[in-house]
Amino acid sequence: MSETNRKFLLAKRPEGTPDRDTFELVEEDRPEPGPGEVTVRTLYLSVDPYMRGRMDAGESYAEPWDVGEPLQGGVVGEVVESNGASFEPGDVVTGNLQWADYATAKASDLHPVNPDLGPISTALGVLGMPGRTAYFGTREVAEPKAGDTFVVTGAAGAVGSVAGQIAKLSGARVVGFAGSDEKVAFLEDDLGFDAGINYKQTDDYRAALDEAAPDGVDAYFDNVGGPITDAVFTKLNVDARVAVCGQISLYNAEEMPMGPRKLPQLISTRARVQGLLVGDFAPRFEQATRDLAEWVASGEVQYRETVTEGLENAPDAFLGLFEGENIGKQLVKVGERGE
Ligand code: NAP
Ligand code: FER
Repeated sequence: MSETNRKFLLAKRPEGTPDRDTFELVEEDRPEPGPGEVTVRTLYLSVDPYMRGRMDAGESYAEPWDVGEPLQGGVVGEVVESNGASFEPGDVVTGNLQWADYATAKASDLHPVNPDLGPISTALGVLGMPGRTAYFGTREVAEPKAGDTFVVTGAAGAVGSVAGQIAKLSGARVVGFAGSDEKVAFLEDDLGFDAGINYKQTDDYRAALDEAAPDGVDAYFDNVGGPITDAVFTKLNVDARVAVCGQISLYNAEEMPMGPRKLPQLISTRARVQGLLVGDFAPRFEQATRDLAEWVASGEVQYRETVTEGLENAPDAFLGLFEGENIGKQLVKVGERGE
């Protein structure tokens, strides 16, 4: 077992779009667990759009990282050493750890991964934070009903792909925006969406919606924001629900672009626009994971993962989120079990 540890630090705050210089890889000795702690060897690391917000000094819903500080993220790993903690070497756990080969953690900050529910990587995707975001954002905020038209942006991503399938389960017509023909084929052929729109093939999102959502939009799950959202707003029906989950098209913006103002549409439709934070639903996570695992086992919910090999490539995996390089959940494979 390696005695050195590689980890990524925030090298500097990005201005606009981050690049490789945002990250610094350093080496140190493998960390020793303190009393009541374990050392976890990273198997999979999750890279997520929200991490962009933590790179800025300003307030967001998550604490900013300091320059020179290790980057953190969702990890699935194997306990390799326990110093009186309630986990044993060999246990597979998940938690918010570092972009590193190894990290120490208190047992109370870790959760066991149940391998009976699915491959262990799914604890970071369809059975983890993104899956739960899709679950609560769809069922509790966007609330699609049978016969409704449900639109989702970022539709081929970790959250969007699951949200669209959950909306399908409620009997809605489901339309997804995604950034390539391959992704549109994935939505329509593999996930059972009624229509996919490749937003990189047209500027006229409104015309694309006139065709794909001829009866207007009753529920909108927004992961992206910007001009696509402006177009969807013009199609909202009376009593529509909008779940504002993410606004990735704005995360690298140095100044907030001024867009069309579509709020008059909310007056005539009495539509409801509501932000969501997955953490607010923490008391109900177990039920969500159980339902999602059941749907995955029955094939009612399909999932995809894009796996980048090697911790050293984690920055590229993260940067690729903003280029649409992933289909489904973007992961980094850092180690093998039992190495
Ligand atoms: P993801 O969708 O798997 O990956 C990001 C995707 O966004 C990319 O694959 C890309 O796909 C699309 N994208 C990137 N830049 C874009 C742009 N300028 N315009 C349109 N699409 C763009 O990521 P995820 O983890 O599932 O997260 C999706 C969204 O949910 C993010 O906005 C994230 O911040 C948010 N989120 C919110 C919560 C919450 O609690 N509120 C929790 C989890 C995630 P294309 O090829 O389609 O461009
Ligand atoms: C995201 C992932 C998580 C995000 C928000 C969260 C807006 C919020 C998590 C929580 O604190 O509940 O990509 O984007």
